[in-house]
Amino acid sequence: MEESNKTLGEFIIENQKDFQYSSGELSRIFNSIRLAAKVVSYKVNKAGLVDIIGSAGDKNIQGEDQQKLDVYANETFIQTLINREIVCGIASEENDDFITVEGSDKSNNNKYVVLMDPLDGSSNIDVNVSVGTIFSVYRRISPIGTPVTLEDFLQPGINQVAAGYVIYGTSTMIVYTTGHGVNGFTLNPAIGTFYLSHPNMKFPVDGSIYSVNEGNYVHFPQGVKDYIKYCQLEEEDRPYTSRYIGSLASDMHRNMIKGGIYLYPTSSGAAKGKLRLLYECNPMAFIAEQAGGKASDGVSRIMEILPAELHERTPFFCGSANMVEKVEEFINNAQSNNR
Ligand code: P6P
Repeated sequence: MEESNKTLGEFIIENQKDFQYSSGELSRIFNSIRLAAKVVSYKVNKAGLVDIIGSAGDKNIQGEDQQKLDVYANETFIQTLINREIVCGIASEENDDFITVEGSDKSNNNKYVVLMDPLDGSSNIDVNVSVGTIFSVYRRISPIGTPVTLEDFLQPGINQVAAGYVIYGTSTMIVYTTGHGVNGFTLNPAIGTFYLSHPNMKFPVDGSIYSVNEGNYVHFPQGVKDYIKYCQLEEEDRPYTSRYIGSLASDMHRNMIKGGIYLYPTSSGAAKGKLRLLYECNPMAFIAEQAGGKASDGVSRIMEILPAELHERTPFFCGSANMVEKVEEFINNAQSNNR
């Protein structure tokens, strides 16, 4: 990790020009995300000591038990974004519908929408394993001055103007892109400042780590089964290493640093895949491609999918370019041979 004394705030100001049409808007969006990340980091790191672990007693639209930290993180990110007067709407994996943000002057003049998974991997909270926040930023497509519409959120991933993730792990990190490469910042909790620790992150073009829940193997499409067996063969540069944390941001981060692929295929329990296109796959795909990697649904580019609904799911294969192309090859071969 390259030492740096450049803070996230200084980096944003230096690169403000990268944020198209911006008049300081990138700073305000990232300032709210940065603040919320620090607040959630504090709570996540204290979770074992205060009564915040465990279920909030509700279920989210996915039918998943809402952990108290899920609810806390969701409310924290939503409120800090609203307070910064920069977004006209917010969509969260934890909320059934999108949130309209008119602004304190009720003008609906804000230009951006933010989509997020506020606490991804929250089932890991009770067992003290890393969790993350994943976010996407788009310019609205509906007219300024009118309330945000569903179409503002149902944009293909190629329209993203920024995307990133926070990892609440051995250290708290923010990794993001605005379409000009990927940079990682590590929080110094003693002073509450994020410092540039991973400049210009790049996915190695190849890798030897595959991340998949092999418990679902028997239900995977044949092409995915064939690829997993390929990873396990004793030949050439294999067998690969299997590493699966159950937290997308953590698996993605490790694979980007070391080289690897993350796979969440369809299975009997997830006919369209489990991961959400808007809150998990598109932001991770933007980051992956900006770092020289790839992100696919097994057949086509994730970021070209035109979303039909807010909580749409998709199969997801993301990581080192050669590894994603290899799994696509196996899927194509199996489909061509009707296997
Ligand atoms: P499974 C967390 O719920 C998540 O969305 C990802 O962060 C993680 O990789 C995956 O689901 C884990 O799902 O079915 O393997 O437990």
